[in-house]
Amino acid sequence: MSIPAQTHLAPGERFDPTVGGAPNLTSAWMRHARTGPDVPQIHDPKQGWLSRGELAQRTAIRAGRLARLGLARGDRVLVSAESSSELVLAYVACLRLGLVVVPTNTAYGPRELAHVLRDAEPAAAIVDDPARRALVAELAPAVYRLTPALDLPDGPTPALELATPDDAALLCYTSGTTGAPKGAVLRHRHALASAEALRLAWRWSAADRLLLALPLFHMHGLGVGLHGTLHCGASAVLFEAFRPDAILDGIGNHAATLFFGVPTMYHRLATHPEARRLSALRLCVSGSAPLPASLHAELLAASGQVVLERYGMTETLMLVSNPYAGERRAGSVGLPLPGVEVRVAGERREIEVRGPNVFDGYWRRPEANAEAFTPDCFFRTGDLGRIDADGYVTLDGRAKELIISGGFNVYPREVEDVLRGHPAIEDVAIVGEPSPEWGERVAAYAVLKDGLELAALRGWVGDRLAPFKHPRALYGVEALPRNALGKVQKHRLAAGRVLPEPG
Ligand code: MLC
Ligand code: AMP
Repeated sequence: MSIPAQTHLAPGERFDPTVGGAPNLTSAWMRHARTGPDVPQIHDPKQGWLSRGELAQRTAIRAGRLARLGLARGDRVLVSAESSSELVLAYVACLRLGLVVVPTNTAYGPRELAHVLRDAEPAAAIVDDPARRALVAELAPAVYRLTPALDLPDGPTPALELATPDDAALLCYTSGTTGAPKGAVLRHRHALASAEALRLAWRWSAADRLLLALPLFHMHGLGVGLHGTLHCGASAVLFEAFRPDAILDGIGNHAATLFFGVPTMYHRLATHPEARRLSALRLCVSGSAPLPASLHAELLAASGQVVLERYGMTETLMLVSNPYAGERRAGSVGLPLPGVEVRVAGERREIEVRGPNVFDGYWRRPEANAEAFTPDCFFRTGDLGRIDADGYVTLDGRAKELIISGGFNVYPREVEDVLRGHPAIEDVAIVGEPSPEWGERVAAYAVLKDGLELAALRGWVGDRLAPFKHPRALYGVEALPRNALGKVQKHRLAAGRVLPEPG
C-alpha cells in the first residue's frame, strides 16, 4: 500500500522539493542573510549570537582559507567536533565551497576513525580535540588537520555556492542493514527536499528558535536541526552537552519555541521537577529511536506537551512524521512526509521508501547498493512496520541487527568481533535489552573460559570501541543457543539467561 502525502500541508501550501530550483543548500540558506542580515541566527555560550549576515560573511572568509589550502569541489572533509558556532561556520564554509562533509562521532576511537579515514579518503579533517588531531596525523599523515576555527591564513574570496543539486553534500557513515560502516552519500537535492518538507510539515518559520542539544555529527542534530534552522532563516541555541536544567532554563532565557530530542532526553526531562516549563514551547519533536507510549503520556502529564514523534534515517533524512495540526498518535510515527512514498513489503513487513529525500547509494559499494534498493527504486529500510487504514505508520521492530542506545546505533557484530579477541571469552553474542533510560542497552552473553567481571571487560575494551558501544551487562552462559545452521538464536537470549526453544 502506498499513501499519498498531502496531509501535512497547511491549506494553500504546495511542496516543491527543488525549493524553487535552488542549486544547493547554501544558496537557499544565504537568501536569508540578504533579506535580514542583522537577525540573530546561531548562539553558543562562548560567542553569544551570530547574525545571519555574520554567518554569511565569516563563512565566506573561511571558505577562502580552505580554497587557499587547495581544497576544491568534491573533496571530502572529515568533521568531528562538539557543537559550537565555530563548528557551524566551518561546516557552512565547506558546503559553500562544494566540499563534501564527513560528519564523524567524537566518541570514535582509533579503529572506528581509521575505517572512516581509509574509506572516505578525506583531504582534510576538522577536529576539535588535540589528541584526536594527533590520532588523525598518525592514521592518515597526508590529511590536513584543522581546528573548527580554521585558523589559517585568509585567501581571496573564492567562488561560492558551487555545488550542483546532484553534488554530494554529506558522506555519513552508517552500517545500514549489515556489514562494515558504509558512507551514505546525501546530495544537495536530498537535503534540500527534506528541509523543505519539514518547514511545511512543522510550520517552521523564521520566528522559530530551536534549543539544539543534539550532536552535530548525526542526522538528527545536523540534517534536521541545523539544516532546518538555516533553511527557514530561523535561529538555534547550541548546547555542547544535553543537561535538562540548561534546556529548561534556555526556554525562558532565549524565548525558544522548539526542542528536538531523542527519547533518552525526554525520559530525563519528564522526571525533572520543572518539566512543566516545556509547555512554553511551540513544538517538541522526538526521533532516532522509539518513543514509548508510556513516556509520551508521562510528558503530557508533566508538561502539557503532546510530543510529536517522527521517523527517519541517515540514508533518507526524514520520512514520516506525526502531523503538526492533526492527531499526534502515541506509539505511531505518523504519516509520510510530503513527497515520501512508504510501503510495507513481504512477509516480514519491511518498510520500503522512495522520495526526493532518499539517497541513491553508498560510497563505492555497488554490491551493497544492489541489495539496498528494490527494482522499482524503493530503499529497504530494515525497519518492520504497518500502515493503518488512515495512513498512520507504526514501527514494530527491525529486520536489521541493530541496537539503538540513547539514539546512537550499535551494531552487535562489531561489538562481538572485538569481544572475541578477549582471552577469557570463548564465544559471545550481543543483544539489546530493554532499558527505561536508554531504550535499549548493550548486553553480552558470553561463554567464558575464565571468570570475567563487566568492569574488567569494559576496561579491556577501552578505546577499541566508542564508550556508547561498550556492554552494560555481561551474562555468563554455558553455550549459546544455535539453530541447525549454526546461527545464534538471539531471541532466546533475554533476562540474563538462555530461554527454552519456543513451542
Ligand atoms: C552517553 N553514554 C551512552 C550514550 N550516551 N551510553 C549508551 N548510549 C548512549 N547513547 C554513556 C557515556 O559514555 C557515559 O558512560 C555515560 O553514558 C554517562 O554519560 P552521560 O553524561 O549521562 O551521557 P550524556 O552525555 O548525557 O549522553 C546522553 C545523550 C547522548 C542522550 C545526551 O547519548 C546523545 O546525545 N544522544 C543523541 C544521539 C543522536 O544524536 N542520535 C541521532 C542519530 S541520527 P560511562 O559509563 O563511560 O561513564 C538518526 C536518524 C534519525 O538516528 O532518525 O534521527
Ligand atoms: P540511523 O542509521 O542512525 O540514521 O538510524 C536510523 C534508524 O533509527 C531507523 O532505521 C530506525 O530503526 C530508527 N528510528 C529513527 N526514528 C525512529 C522512531 N521514531 N521510532 C523508532 N525507530 C526510529
